[in-house]
Amino acid sequence: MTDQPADINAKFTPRVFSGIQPSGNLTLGNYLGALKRFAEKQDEGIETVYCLVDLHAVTVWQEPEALKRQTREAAAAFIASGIDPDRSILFNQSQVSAHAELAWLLNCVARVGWMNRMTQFKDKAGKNAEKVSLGLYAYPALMAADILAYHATMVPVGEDQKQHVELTRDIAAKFNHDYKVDFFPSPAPLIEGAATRVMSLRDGSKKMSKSDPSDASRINLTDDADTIAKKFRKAVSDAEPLPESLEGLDGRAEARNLVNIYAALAGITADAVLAQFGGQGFGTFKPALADLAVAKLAPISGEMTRLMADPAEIDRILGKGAAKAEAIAQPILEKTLDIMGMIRSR
Ligand code: AQP
Repeated sequence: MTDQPADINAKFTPRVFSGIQPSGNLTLGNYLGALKRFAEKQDEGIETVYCLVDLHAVTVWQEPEALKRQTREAAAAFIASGIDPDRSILFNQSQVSAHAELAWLLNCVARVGWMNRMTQFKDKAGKNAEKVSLGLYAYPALMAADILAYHATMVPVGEDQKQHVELTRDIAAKFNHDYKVDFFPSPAPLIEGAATRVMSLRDGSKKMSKSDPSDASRINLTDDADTIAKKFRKAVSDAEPLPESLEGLDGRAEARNLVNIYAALAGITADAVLAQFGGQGFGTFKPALADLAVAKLAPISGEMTRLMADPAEIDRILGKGAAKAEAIAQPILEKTLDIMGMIRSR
């Protein structure tokens, strides 16, 4: 693959883009790996564009009425997590048609061999690869369009999305190389903090995911205090006390996960968690973790409930965000079409 010049991003305004699928209840993984960090980026004063990627969500079946409710609920989760629609652009993807149009153009730049290497497709399609939607296969090209439609230079994501951001860089580089331009930046994945990959509470080798059939595997942002406490109490762990240092977590995936969750919620390092709890058993640690999770998540779920009481207001916020997003994305789409040789005469 042709690399972009090292300084390619210097000619672009620093801009953050990221998204979340409104495909169900948002989880603690989505919060720690994405939402919390989205708010931090906004508060650093960088231009931030955040999207509820409903076009991605329909790559697997979504009940139409449920999709609308989930999209509003995800918007409420963004706002309750600290995204201010006056400081960040917050909208749902399908209201800005440039995403789908640019995705088509990038489908024609991306190579089938690149798509075949995407591990998320292999995980999600499993043995069913012949029966899943074509959209699920093309998902990474739509994600590249989401990012490149804003000339975004930074993409905060969880570990699981790193490969897709790297593919976006390859697509941008090939476009620039083939058309002899330096039109698209080379967006950098920002994968930071103690919770870049929050694991299932039932199986430390699996990512915590909103589509996991087991509700006990995840903490939903809408779970009440009792449910959160119960899920942590029942979380798979082991019989050993917590170690004094990180090496003692080797081979203990579930214990490591619970320590990382505590660290991310408390805003401290995993080392600091072990300095506090090393030598103690899960009988002590799990209730402390549950209390911390409830203290951090209760205000968010309370605010989500308040916002969800006025769906029309959420729709208004998304519409306003979409207009702002379109003002950036449409000219970039137009220029892409022009570079590719399409007549623009309206
Ligand atoms: N377990 C996780 N730990 C850390 N970050 C996570 N993210 C998701 N799960 C974890 C991050 O959340 C953002 C939005 O993800 P998404 O909803 O667009 O898609 P996903 O990565 O496929 O998440 P899910 O929960 O597994 O969704 P479903 O089940 O619908 O496929 C991304 O930045 C992601 O890294």
